Amino acid sequence: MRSSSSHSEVSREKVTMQSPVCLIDNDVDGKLCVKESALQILQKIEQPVVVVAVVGLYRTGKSYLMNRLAGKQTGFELGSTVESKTKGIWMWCLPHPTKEGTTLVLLDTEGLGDVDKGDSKHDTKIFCLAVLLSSTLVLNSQGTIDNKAIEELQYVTELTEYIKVKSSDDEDDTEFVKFFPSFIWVVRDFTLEHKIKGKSVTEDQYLEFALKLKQGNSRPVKEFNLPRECIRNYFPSRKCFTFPFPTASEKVSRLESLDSADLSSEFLEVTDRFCKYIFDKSEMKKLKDGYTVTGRVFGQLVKTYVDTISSGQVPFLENAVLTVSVIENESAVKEGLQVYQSGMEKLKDSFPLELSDVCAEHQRLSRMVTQTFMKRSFKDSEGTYTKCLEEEMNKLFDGYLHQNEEASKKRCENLLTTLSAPMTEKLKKGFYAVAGGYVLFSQDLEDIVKKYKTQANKGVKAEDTLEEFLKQKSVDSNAILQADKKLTEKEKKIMEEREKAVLLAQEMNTKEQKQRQLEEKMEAERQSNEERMRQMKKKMDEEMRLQREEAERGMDSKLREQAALLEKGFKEKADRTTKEIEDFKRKNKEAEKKSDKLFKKVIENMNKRHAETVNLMMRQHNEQMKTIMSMQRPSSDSSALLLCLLLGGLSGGSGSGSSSCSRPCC
Ligand SMILES: Nc1nc2c(ncn2[C@@H]2O[C@H](COP(=O)(O)OP(=O)(O)OP(=O)(O)O)[C@@H](O)[C@H]2O)c(=O)[nH]1
Ligand SMILES: [Mg+2]
Repeated sequence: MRSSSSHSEVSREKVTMQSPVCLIDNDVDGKLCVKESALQILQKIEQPVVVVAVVGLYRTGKSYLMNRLAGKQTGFELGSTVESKTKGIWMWCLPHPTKEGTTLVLLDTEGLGDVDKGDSKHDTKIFCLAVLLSSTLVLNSQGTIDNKAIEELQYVTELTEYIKVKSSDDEDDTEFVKFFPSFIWVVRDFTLEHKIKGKSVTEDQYLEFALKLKQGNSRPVKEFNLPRECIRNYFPSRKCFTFPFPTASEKVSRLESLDSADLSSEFLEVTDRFCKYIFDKSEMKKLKDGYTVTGRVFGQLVKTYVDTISSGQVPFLENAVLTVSVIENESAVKEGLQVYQSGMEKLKDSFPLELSDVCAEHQRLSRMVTQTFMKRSFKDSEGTYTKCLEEEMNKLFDGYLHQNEEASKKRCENLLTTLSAPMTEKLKKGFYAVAGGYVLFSQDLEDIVKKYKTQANKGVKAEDTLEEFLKQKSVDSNAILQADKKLTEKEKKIMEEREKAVLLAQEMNTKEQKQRQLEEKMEAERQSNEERMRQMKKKMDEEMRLQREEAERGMDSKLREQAALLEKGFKEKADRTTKEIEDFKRKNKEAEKKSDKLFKKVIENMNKRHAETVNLMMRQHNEQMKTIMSMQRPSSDSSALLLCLLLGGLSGGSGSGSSSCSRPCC
């Protein structure tokens, strides 16, 4: 068995595998299990995938055909004996040959009908998985499409037992058309002429002829019609290719070592036409409701389906989509938060910053976060993950704001320590413990404040830290004032009042700075919410469009089938289809209404959360406003004037005190 790592080249988005790997294996108990190494390869494929699976009886050239699709002579292993070769399901991921940015996933399956198998349901499981996983299903058979070939396709009639759409519906195979793969019947070693009743027909007409229903209600007629009806109903898009014998019979067992010259030109012509058709027409794999599947999601889908089937349960398509959506939405939240965190970590290097700068970056990143999240998320119908992303991002934002505050505080404290170092030294030496010391101290303090104010990049805590500093210094100031013999008791009283006024003024500065910051935060929140809403609405419109398109496609195929039945005179069956169509229409309408309702609810909840946040901020704002209004701003002029007069008088009337007055109140 080949190891995956040595056979694949991995770039961030696409994977080029040199050879196929086993994707689904039979474990020791014969149960189907997913190969972890294959999942790891898929995990790395971010591109959408076109998935082509081949199914059919064993020893009919399936693996050989898949190698042709891969454009390789060898790859999927071929057997040259009568024993069946391929076991489980093998996978080969390749860059799509014609669709840029898409990965082609080829699935080669274990041959059906091998009598040596223990589990009688094993083949049905393989068949179901091929149907569930592919976007194009190639049914490979040999000889002709006769009744025997169709009877051998009993697996089609069992699909309703093995695949359900939703747990609430019993008879829901009418919905299969919405997400079943397109269907190609490949006939190998076809030796007949393309003629029906003497008239030349195309390969497709030949297939339709083989799928023609018989009139009547007898048991044999019913048995004859059943597999044909299933194919017609479940696979509305059908195509047929008839391959002639590839080469001389003695060479056929070593086909993979032959070069083109040894192969019949007719065989090569059909092979080329087949490959071109697959490359041009095979669509990307989509989930129910039209979500495009990437390699990574495909891996999760494989795991979900295989786990369900091998545990003996019936896979419900809606449940599988939900399981995958949970995994994808959780990852979408993580991915979004990573984008935010790595952006903010870079910004953190420049902390402390003004709040407006942090908010601007928060807004820019939050737009990117929403985009990243929306790209990956799907079916977040109740907005659970959108809410989680929003809350987690806000928590991170608060954390970064706190770190920015801390950085600012630290810078401001360091700055004040440096600026006040000479004063600290003087205090230690008793420089101010003299008559007239208070004026000297006040002058020095003013000088410090002035210098502090002229320094740039102090950040959001500039006023808080200064307030704290002034409070500390007022203890020294007061002690010096009381000990100053030069001042009269009256003058001391006036100076005490002045000290208080200075502190109060600074307190107000701090509060005003906080108020401005809150306003900036509110504006940032408003803009972020607007952007989030815009992106959310876009995403919802897109999901609704996909859902509608899927319903329309299903509707078209049903109408086509109905017309064909009427044309061929199957009135009764056509009437049944009419009923089915009505039912289908009703279900689509209901589904659309439900989605619309859910979307509206999500938007409503988002608006509610935003309103709550804004209200909370508004309340804070109002409370702060009240406090500011209730604080009576001291008449800074008179308080400053007092000191200036005092300074002027004591320092010989030079007037320097007046010009250098830089206390916050001035
Ligand atoms: N007659 C004939 N033989 C073919 C054709 N294509 C491949 N073979 C040969 O048939 C044998 C089986 O081919 P595989 O591609 O391994 O067939 P398979 O359907 O994958 O077989 P299992 O994996 O066992 O189900 C090989 O010897 C091939 O060379 C074909 O179109 N006609
Ligand atoms: Mg094979």
